[in-house]
Amino acid sequence: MVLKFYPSTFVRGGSAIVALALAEKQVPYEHVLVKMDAKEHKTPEYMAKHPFGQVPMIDDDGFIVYESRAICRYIAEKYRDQGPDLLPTGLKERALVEQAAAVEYATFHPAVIAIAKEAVYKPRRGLPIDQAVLDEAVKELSAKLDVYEVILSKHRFLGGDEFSLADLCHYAYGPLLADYGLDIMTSKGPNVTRWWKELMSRPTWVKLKEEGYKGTVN
Ligand SMILES: N[C@@H](CCC(=O)N[C@@H](CS)C(=O)NCC(=O)O)C(=O)O
Repeated sequence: MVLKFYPSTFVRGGSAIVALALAEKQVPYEHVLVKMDAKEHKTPEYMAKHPFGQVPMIDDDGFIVYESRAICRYIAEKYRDQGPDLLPTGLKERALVEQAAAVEYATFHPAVIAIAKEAVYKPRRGLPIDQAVLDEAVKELSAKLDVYEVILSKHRFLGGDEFSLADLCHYAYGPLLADYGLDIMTSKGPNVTRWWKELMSRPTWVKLKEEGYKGTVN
């Protein structure tokens, strides 16, 4: 049975990285529309599968997985023999990719979310931006990216010379910054700029942004 993918309405957040992992691995899937406006993710039927009542979620022939990064790992392992190797099997190569993926979740993700809370979510709710809070959040991300600059001066991608799950996880919220006029990802050092431009022009990502979630089976 074809894999069922329950994403958010827009290509962003955890749903974006799951969709990208599916595209990279050329996995056919059925796009299950979750009407979040109608709170379909809070129905007893949905919450029986995902107890936090969130998206994304996958149903792989009755096997349910939620939490976007866990789903991406599952896809990377299950479809190891197709598409790019997102999780290398060599002990040291794998450790370096996991190290970079942990940096994304523990460092990059909270810093970007702090910016988004101020610059994106507040205006969306009609609340004024607190410039001092936003400046501090940008400063925080900027300091993290200074470290990224050092790492990326040594290899092409974050976990080594190959594109991996660690890079892929950055598509969750990183692109949101430019969408809202913050060009921080391409105004830091040359290596961060090179890396980010390469990520943003990756064909699977460009196609996903253009077409949205387009299940291959519907
Ligand atoms: N850590 C989770 C976060 C999931 C999440 O926050 N999903 C949001 C949409 S992007 C959601 O379902 N929000 C509705 C809610 O929490 O009620 C993941 O990466 O899968």
